[in-house]
Amino acid sequence: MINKNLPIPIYYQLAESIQKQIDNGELKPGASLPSEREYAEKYNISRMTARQALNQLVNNGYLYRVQGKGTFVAEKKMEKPLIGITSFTEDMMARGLKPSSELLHFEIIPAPTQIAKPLQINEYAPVYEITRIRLADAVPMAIETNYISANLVKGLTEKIVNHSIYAYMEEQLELTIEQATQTIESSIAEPVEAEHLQIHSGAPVMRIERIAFLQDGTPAEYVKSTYRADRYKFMVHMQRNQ
Ligand code: 16G
Repeated sequence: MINKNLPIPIYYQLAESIQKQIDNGELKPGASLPSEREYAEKYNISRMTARQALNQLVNNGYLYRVQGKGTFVAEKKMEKPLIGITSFTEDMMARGLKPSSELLHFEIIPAPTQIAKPLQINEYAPVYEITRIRLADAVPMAIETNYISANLVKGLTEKIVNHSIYAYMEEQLELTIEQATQTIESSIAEPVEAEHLQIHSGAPVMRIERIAFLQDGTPAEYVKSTYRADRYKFMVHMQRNQ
């Protein structure tokens, strides 16, 4: 598997071969990997080289380490297409996972400028401020804070937001979300976020902001979310302009 005559670094060859074993299912999520020493002995390479290979796969989210226990295969990242607007609930159900939410905050507040502006409402107009941890099969995936005009989306309750905001809007209020603009930025988890997401403080996350619009162009929600970068990747299909 490792060819020392190739002009390809040995650590890279080892990382590639482990990654292949993960991709073809030979190494399954949760499986424990041989130690650096074992890799070193098996391939007659230095422990440093073995460590470099494992580090690369840890940094890319294929493996994770548990202090004192060793290195394990991580769950596969979810690939989220950036086309089509889905709710978290729909998205998880489509993957055969059980969506759930842990409500951290639910309040009507007077909209400060930075919230009123994207929602195109008057400053201090009432908005729901809702913060939820979003889970898939009980594993935290993201923390999401929604700002929604209380004059537009009437009657939101804690019970509703524990289920699905989009389902309530569409099925109960006949408010259909048609468009959205979204930004995605890389960042690191703050201590409190890390605790909620069950990751290390400083672990990579993606910060996403979305403004979603109704058919008539009215902004329906302004959402700030923090997604675990070890569990998510975004996918977009592109076409070169003619
Ligand atoms: C998704 C949306 C979020 C929306 C939520 C509704 C992204 C980045 N965000 O998480 O804007 O508020 O779904 O989910 O996709 P719900 O209907 O399950 O409450």
